[in-house]
Amino acid sequence: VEASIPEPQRAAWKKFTPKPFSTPEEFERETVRHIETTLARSLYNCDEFATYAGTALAFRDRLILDWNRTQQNQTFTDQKRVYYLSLEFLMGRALDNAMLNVGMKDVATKGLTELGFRIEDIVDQEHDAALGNGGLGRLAACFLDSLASLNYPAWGYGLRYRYGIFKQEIIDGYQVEVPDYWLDFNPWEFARHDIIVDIQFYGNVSKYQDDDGKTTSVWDGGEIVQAVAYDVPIPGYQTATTNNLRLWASKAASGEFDFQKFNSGEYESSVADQQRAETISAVLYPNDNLDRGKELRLKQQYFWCAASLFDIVRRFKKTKRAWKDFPNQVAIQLNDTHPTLAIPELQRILIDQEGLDWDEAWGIVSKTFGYTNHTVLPEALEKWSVPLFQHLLPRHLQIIYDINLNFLQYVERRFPKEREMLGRVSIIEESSPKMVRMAYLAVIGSHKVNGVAELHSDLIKTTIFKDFVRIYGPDKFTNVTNGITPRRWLHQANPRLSELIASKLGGYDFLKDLTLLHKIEAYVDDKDFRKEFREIKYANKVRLAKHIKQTTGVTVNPAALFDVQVKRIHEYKRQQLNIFGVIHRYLAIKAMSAEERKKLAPRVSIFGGKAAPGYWMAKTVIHLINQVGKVINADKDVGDLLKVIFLEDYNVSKAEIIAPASDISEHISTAGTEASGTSNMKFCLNGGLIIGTCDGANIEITREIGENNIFLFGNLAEDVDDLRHSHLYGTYSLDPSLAAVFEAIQSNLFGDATAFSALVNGIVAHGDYYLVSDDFASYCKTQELIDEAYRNQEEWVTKAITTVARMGFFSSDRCIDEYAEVIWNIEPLAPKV
Ligand code: GPW
Repeated sequence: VEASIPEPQRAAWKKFTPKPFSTPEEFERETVRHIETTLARSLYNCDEFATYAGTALAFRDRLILDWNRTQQNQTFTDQKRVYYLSLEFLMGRALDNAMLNVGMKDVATKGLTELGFRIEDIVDQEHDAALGNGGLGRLAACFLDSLASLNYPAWGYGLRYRYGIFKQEIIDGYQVEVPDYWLDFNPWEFARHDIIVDIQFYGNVSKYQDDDGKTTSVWDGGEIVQAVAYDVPIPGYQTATTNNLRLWASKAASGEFDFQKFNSGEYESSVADQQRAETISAVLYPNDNLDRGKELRLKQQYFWCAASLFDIVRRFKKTKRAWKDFPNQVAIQLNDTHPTLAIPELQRILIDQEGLDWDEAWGIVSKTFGYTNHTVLPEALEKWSVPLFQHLLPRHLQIIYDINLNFLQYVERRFPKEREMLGRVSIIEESSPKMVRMAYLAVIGSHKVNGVAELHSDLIKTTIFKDFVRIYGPDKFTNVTNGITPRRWLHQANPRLSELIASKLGGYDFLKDLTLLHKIEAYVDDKDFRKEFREIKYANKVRLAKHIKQTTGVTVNPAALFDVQVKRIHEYKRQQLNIFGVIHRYLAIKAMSAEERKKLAPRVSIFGGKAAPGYWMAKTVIHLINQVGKVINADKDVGDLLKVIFLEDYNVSKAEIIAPASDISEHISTAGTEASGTSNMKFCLNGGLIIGTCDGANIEITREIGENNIFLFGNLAEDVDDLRHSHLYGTYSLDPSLAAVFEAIQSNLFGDATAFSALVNGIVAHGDYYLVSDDFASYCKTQELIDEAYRNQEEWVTKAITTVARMGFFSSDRCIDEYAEVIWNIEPLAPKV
């Protein structure tokens, strides 16, 4: 029985339950109290950071009261919950979001003014929570916002990295990585020192047979590391529902083991053990769409899966329900294959610890999990070497072998004449060393598999999971097109646009039902609305121009066309196509007469994004962009006609400044490579047009907003294989304009050309895998169409307004409702007030 307040005393307790602030004065009292007591600062040494801290603590108090009630309500009603397992949660800042979601930003603004501060400066003090690489991690963060806003009983589970994604500095045009230690002051987490799970690694497995012939496996020896829970409250938008994100930190087990070492005088080595345990959750792997197969990464994955599963199972067991009820109470979503170990781990708990027989256990396991695939890129598909697995997780390897045996026997019965299929679909790849194919394990252990945009979901059915569609039938595979939260990406990032929309729609209901945006299409010809809309875009560009000036020293003209590509640097995303296009434009300008130049719309090409530290080609692209920028920005003859900016350290809070300020953004991946993309949605929602390939969600965006409102170009996914083949086995002919660009590079126009030879050779000599040359002409042609379109500002604004009006589909609320209905089978739970 757990300790709690006995019934007769509860009245006293309730009398003293804290009441949340609701007036500016109450907010000020709470903030000042926190600054003076929690932070031990005073009137005389309270700077902007201390004020941020006090404000955050005041809001945290509010959130946690709602959090307590939400958790209690979920426990009492005991309906089905969803657990979202993700190695990445790219949350960004929390304060502004908390203020807007609880509807107290006005109150805080007033209160802070009275204390002598500007709210923008205070909000700007916060360090981003950057526990993710890019789209996958940000999607998880948008999902948490939607789950809470829609009142779904849901938890996120992740790792509490001490270092998030590195900070990027650009030094002499090169990327330099600096550690992102973000935990000096983090008011948004609650350490739960009482919630600790022992996690085992290494060791041996022995089998025992009991009297009635049943064998039991015992995994012992090895080492134990402890997982400590840290909880982060996730407030929904204008609802009392406040869900939980539980992040696990690793810590050395303090047990006899350590004592023995202390006693035998091995103090130093026992401290070293402790540090080794803590390295498990020390750092986020900085790779996006790339699997490097490192042992510590596998340790992270198991550590987090095992702790989360223990927690979920413990919560279920408290309800005293029968095991067969587990899938009716618990849905677990795997964010890519990173948490796939949760599948054999749950099977292990059920058979080794709870004593269920294999089939009963497997029935439960395979009804519980859903798996989301986020990529078809071969280099991103996770595989772990069997010897490494054997060493680190011997019992799990056995279980995977048994899962595989059962599966292959089933396939053999269903397709007796297709024995060659067995090798293709086996979880174990017969290479040397043998490898465990995590995506196959995820498919086999889940009841639904989904892709993240229509094209992508179709592609996985015809490529990486083709055989599995035949084995399980097509219904196991489905699509849930990604979405973004309109709270952060419209209301928070672009308050003036949000306000303009609200003024026409009679309130902010569209932030809860984004399809209501379609009503602003009625204002597309309204003069005042158009004027206001343009002014807002211009003001957002002025703000970005200021940021560019402050961070790069370059002055850009806010009236120029802002052309933005911000995302992780990756060959398949083709920042190289963009920068080659910029060089092409530069050469063209240099060759133009004064008359011709007059007709050209001035442009600012803005790049931003991090390269994985070991990804040399991506780093070369960053270097080239910076070198090109250096030359062009210093060319007085070109002046405002063209500027090239590389924004350092692109992250969530910078995205909030950039997305509202673009005229055109680039989503130009080789067709068939970008699973969805989500920044395309952010730009469109903020009235930016896009140039893109027929890839990922661009296709559905086109369907929603209309072909006239998007600039599409390039080869189609269905033609990519043939083109690649023809590069390698036919006669390769380089696009002539691209050849001119390469000549300019080779003439050392942008510094020593040898620095860029790998980049150029990848195209001219090594098969141009990403089809840069094939798409170059149509890319440049489309950029000219954009110049032309931008010259007609009236039409441009019409396109921009129409685009915003038609973006309703891309809310992560729609997306989460689809998951809830089609995959999780969960219902919202109205908050108790
Ligand atoms: F390789 N994505 C990502 F599939 O940001 F795991 N990081 C990753 O490591 C992977 C995918 C992985 C992205 C996709 O590239 C992007 O197209 C998609 O919009 C996003 O995940 C969310 O689904």
